[in-house]
Amino acid sequence: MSFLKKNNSISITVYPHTEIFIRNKVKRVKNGKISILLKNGVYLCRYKCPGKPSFTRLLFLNNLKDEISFDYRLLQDMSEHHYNVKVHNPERLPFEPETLKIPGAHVHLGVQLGEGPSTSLGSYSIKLRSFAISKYEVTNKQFSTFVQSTGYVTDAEQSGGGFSTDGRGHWQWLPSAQWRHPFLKNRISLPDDHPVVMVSWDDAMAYCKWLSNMTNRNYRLPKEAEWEYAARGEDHRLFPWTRSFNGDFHNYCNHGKSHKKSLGRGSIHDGYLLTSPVNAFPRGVSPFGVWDMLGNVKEWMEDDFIYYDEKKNSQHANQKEEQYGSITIHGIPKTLRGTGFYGDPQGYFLNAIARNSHVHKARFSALGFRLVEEL
Ligand SMILES: [Ca+2]
Ligand SMILES: [Ca+2]
Repeated sequence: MSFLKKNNSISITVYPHTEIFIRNKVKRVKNGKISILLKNGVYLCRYKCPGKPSFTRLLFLNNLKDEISFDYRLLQDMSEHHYNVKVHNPERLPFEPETLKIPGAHVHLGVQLGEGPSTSLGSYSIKLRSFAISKYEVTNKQFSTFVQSTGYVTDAEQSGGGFSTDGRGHWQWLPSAQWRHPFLKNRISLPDDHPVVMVSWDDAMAYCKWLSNMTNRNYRLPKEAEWEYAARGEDHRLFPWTRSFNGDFHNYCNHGKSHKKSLGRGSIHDGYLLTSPVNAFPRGVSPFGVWDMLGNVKEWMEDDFIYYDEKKNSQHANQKEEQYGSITIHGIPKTLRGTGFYGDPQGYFLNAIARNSHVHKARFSALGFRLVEEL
């Protein structure tokens, strides 16, 4: 087998009677040669040939000027070396985040007086349709596939960096910060299985839009009602795992005020100064099996940030500005949920009801996202 990539087309030479599946395109080849026109992007190709082993590989098309050819064996070796792809569900692409279905329900959300910060006060009922939410925060690996496929440049890369931390309570604006190396005093790329950070709300939305186009599914950021229900379950628990704090169940602050006092049974030393792998805390999953709803990274919601009373009237947030030293960022305040690795258990925000905001162009080294798939 050989196959050539040139501009937006792929030309494939195969054994006779091979079937090739590329997204929704299925080609049955009788005599060995076909040409398929495709838009730029990442494609999952499945090859089936009588008498030969079937295999599935990713194909990147990005207006390559030079022809690239592979033989069957080289294609297998390269894919295994670079991508280490396992297709658990043949309906889901290898780079597509795993999701969990949350059944629709009439839910009661929010809190009463005394349970959280003033921005979180109030309660409301809402009817949620069934949806699927990503089991983990979106990872560096998943985001890098998007960047590799599209050449996307994040807001931090375009507009002078972002607000960064060393994990020891020191924060400052770092002009060189971006998702590949977001932390102070650390330009080493983050591991693939850690959540992507230093991405703005716009960057997260661009990822969702790309993924939707790639998969013919409808991905977007979670609405905060969806997120809260997925985190708290039907019994309105304050933490995803139970009603009481447990320091062993999530990645939160190793420093600051919480360093001197621990709450609940757990240690304040969770093993991670900065981000952690998205599957590091199995005991912290929500009733629906969603990981890291508290801790690791704080997460962007789709919603504008307004008080619950204003939500009832479907109001929108007004433009505001945020100041980071000499840097000013303008934007619409968007809701954030689930405090990240810097979350202090002595503060108000380390629970599943607290909410706060940053403007949509803001980016932090502790701020990432997960996504929802509309069903
Ligand atoms: Ca930690
Ligand atoms: Ca989180």
